Amino acid sequence: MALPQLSLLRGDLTTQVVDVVVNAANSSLLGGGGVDGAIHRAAGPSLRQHCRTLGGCRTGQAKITPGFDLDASWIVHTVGPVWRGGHNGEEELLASCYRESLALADEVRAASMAFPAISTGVFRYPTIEAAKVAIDTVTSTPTKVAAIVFVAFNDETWNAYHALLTAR
Ligand code: AR6
Repeated sequence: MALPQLSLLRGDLTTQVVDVVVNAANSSLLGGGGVDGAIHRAAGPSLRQHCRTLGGCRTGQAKITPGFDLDASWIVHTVGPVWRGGHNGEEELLASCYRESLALADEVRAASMAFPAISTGVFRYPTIEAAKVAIDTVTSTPTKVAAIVFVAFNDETWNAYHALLTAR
């Protein structure tokens, strides 16, 4: 299987024109701050109504919904780990978020998807360590998704991904 084409963009996930955008959600799936809040605002109230029927989501897992008012057709909601020093399974849980998100994108036959830097905001995962997990996992997980965009919302995130992607 061909590797997906990876790209890096400085901007807002909610305006990405891709088949799937990934949301860094919390286990309630009912919205919150950060990228989660932005996605719920942009997708409209139908998203929250739909999410109420999903029964939440465990850390490291993912669920999919329609994109509602977004340009994206689908939203994968995944719950990253809260950083608790790095010895509490954080890396494996974060990798699992990326793997499960890719698997759900494959189920809906997505050709393109966009990821935020899961767990690196409110959940405090160190940016460079999280970027390594993101890139390593999407490049080692078999998928039919052809194009993956990492969307950096701030300079620190952009710099971390840029350094790692250009070193590959
Ligand atoms: N587009 C792209 N990236 C964004 C956007 C945006 N519009 N807004 C923020 N980011 P966070 P987490 C970046 O906190 O750490 C929520 O309350 C942000 O700069 O959104 O996984 C949820 O409900 C950072 O780099 O997610 C959960 O309770 C990255 O997205 C909790 O936060 C992730 O930051 C999840 O925390």
